[in-house]
Amino acid sequence: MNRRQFLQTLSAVTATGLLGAAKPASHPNIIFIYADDLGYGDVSCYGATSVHTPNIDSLAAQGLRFTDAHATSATCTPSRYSVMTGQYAWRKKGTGVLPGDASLVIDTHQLTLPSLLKRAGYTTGIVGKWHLGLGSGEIDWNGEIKPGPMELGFDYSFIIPATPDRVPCVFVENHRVVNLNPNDPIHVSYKAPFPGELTGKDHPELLKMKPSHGHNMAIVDGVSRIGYMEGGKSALWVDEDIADTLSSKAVRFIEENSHRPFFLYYPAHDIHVPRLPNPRFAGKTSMGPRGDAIAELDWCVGRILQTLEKQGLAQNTLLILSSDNGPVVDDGYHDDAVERLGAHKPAGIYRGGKYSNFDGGTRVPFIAKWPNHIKPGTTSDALVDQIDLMASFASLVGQPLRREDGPDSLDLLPALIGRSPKGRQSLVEEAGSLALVDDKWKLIRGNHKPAYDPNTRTELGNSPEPQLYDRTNDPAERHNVAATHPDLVQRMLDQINHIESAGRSRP
Ligand code: NG6
Ligand code: CA
Repeated sequence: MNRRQFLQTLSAVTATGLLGAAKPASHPNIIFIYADDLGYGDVSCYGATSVHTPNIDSLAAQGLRFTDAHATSATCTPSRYSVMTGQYAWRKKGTGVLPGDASLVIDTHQLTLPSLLKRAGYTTGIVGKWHLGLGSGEIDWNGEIKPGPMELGFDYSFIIPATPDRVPCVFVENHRVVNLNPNDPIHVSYKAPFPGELTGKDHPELLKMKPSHGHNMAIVDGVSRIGYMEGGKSALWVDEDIADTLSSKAVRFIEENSHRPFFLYYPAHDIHVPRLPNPRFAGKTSMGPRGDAIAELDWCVGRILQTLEKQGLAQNTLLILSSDNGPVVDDGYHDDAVERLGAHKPAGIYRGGKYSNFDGGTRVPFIAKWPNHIKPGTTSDALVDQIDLMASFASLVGQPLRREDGPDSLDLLPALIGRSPKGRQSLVEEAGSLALVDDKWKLIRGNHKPAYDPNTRTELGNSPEPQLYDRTNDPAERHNVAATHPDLVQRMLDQINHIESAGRSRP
């Protein structure tokens, strides 16, 4: 056997999993659509009536809709960190909501969702909002921006670096700012305005959408943001076109990879603030820009579905849609969301929302569609968490995990594809404090943070004493029964402490 033949045999052995994979591999395309701030009650297949989401509903009609699925956190960065790493974000310092000039928070040696799938032979792409930091010190936005998604296993990357309301307001494709004119370099600061920079604070007359709290710094596209920036005029995005740009990039990625297994991570910018959907969605709902942004998100989902159909890929694609945290109505701009909410309940029956320890913070829509594998029109009340995507996908594609990989990720593949009604027994949720869900009980650990945020009008669920809720009889968390169950409270507090100190929770 010559060297080439030997290498071919070796790779065949590895590919068939004889070197350690537990199950025969199956390699459907995988798409994870990750909405931003979309609440449990924000889409029609979860009960919304003030907005219609026919494309998202079609996923549910053709797939499996979960009723007890969670983001690991009630804000963006930690939820995304957990999806990418399979590790609870609270184990790692510096995973709170990040500014736009933060360094990459994921260690490039760690196994990530894209590097796992790349190892299994997938071509991997991210199109959308990143918000996990970039670079490893001060970022030069005019040079090669790395490490970032590509150093974590993505073959292709087209991202909003942080959030739509944080500077810099530019797209980064692979390692470079898109459409940057080198004669007009970008500078970013989260400390002070640049000389001559006009800010939202001093020039509200320049704004097309005014902040309700915060968001009074750099003015880009008539909207004041968080952070300051100068330069890069030709590279600045137009908010109303972001959905068109991102969905076009996603379509192109699917088309270009239609002949090989691919993984597309599509973290949409909708429905995060500033909510400026394209004018063709204006008035699609009675709820103003927040509702119209949901319609825009749904349209993007439709574009992806149509592309799969057109490419003949729909049957062989596992598509999952979820959201990074619960809903918020006023997240810092006067965009009529409060005034025009009407009877709409963004978190459904659940209490709280984004930022909250109550279930409105983390219980989110979660739908999986995979024709011929997942039964159409089904629902599951299995307890699942987005952190489980890593171990579940590893199982799907026949890749073994080392002990240190995805330490909090559980293989829930049977639940995710509807073969089993059984999900997790327990999970830890992160907001102002940690909370433990264990079967029918939920315990929110005590802390001394405010119980209510008047700016976002959110019940944060913080209180000095631990709170205990009965999830079966009181899903809306109205009756704290800690006082009548002291032993259970203690046992659950011990359990959280144990999960914390063990450094891992996968057996
Ligand atoms: C908050 C912002 C909010 C949003 C959030 C992050 C203010 C006053 N509020 O600090 O608008 O950007 O951070 O949202 O600045 S997340 O979905 O990315 O976690
Ligand atoms: Ca979010």
